Amino acid sequence: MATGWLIFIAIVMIVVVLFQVTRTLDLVGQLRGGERTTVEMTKLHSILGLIFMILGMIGFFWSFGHYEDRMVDHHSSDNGLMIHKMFVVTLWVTGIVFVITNVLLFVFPYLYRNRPGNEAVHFAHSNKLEFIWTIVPTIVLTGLVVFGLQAWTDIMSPPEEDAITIEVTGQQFFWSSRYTGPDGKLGPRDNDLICPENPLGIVTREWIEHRMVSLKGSEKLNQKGEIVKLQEREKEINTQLAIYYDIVNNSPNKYRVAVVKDSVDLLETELNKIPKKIDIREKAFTRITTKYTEEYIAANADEFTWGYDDPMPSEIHVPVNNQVYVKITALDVLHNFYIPHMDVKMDAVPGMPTSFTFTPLVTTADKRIEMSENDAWTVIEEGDDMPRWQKFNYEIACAELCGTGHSSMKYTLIVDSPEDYEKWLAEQPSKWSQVYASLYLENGVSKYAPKIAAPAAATTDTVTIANTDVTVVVNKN
Ligand SMILES: [Cu+2]
Repeated sequence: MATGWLIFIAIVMIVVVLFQVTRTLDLVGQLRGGERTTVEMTKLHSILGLIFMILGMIGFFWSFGHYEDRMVDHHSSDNGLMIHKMFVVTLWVTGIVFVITNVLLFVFPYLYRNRPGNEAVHFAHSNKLEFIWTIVPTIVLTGLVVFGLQAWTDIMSPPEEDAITIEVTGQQFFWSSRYTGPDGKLGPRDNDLICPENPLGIVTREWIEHRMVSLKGSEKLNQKGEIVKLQEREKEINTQLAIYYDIVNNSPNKYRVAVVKDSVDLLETELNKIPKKIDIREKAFTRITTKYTEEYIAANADEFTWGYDDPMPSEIHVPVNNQVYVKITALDVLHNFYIPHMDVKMDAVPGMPTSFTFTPLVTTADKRIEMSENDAWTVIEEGDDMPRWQKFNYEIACAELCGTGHSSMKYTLIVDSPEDYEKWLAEQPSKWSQVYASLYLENGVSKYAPKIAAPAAATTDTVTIANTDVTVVVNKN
């Protein structure tokens, strides 16, 4: 770091010295009052320009080679291969133009500088020139755009038949993923059904009932419901505030008053938010009861069963060489689902599902071996016992600044061999099987869901849920 600063300061000093030298020469020239000095100055300037160009070009090409092994490579997915080809073509085209224009920019001022007897040619218009500099860029850019459109269509086209569907949801500040389960279908979602036990708002008959109970309560289950709890809290705060107001107005102890005033502020802030919180829940309850009528449920009975078997694993696994179809959404603000090594990146927008497809071509295990030959990955970092490459994982990042925890919004992609993937998938319990025991259901769990309620690995025929009298029949198939 220190060396970098020293070099920087040295360069600045050299520039300042050169500037001062030329200024002095200029002033001396003016004192002498000669045409000759202007000619000399112009020559000096054009030579300095040439030196600047040569040093700049050397730096340009050097940095290319120097940083190459720190760049993300682009052969881990089909999109990567395609986009990398596009990148290389674009780089060649723009690189050639860059070199030609910069050489001309600095060589011409030298060749055609101000000299006695060297007169500039003036022409106002040249059809030939206009033609060339319009047509050539048009053709080149059209080619690049067509190339890009092809790639875009490829990435955005509907998934192939054997593609694996994964749904990812971004929220402040983490990703969650959901797989289809054995039925191959993702259960529908409804934001009104979102609660701690059902973080994505998956729609099944039980979740509808559970949400209604958790909002409005149930006598039978001895549950109060969020709305009543908020109303109680409102009363509690008002009682407490009355006591505090009395202290603020009547206490002679000003230190005590100051402390109490802080508490009053906090309570008033909380109190002011309660009516809106109640309103949101009342409206959600109304929407739920209006939407999920008996007729509606009967008409969509099929869809309501899709959600039972959906696992929500803590990292994403995919099999190598198999197309993956990613459905992307968000619950709060804009996020962006980005897998740098797979060259895929897509906004996650609340209320507007997006998607892309990609086919991973290199397993995580093979990638680690590949990384072991990269100098930047063979180092052992401080406090680590193994080189970086051994811990390499395809990383998923949020690429949309979404709040204070944005930088921690990481997720992991593991590319498995097909066998490993199948094995992993079979071990993933459905989200339902992990949470159904905590549902509020007036008639117990449940005539709709029992067959897939427990993890696939279950070995008993019936599962009795602790502390309840509910028994679930498990289908061993
Ligand atoms: Cu984010």
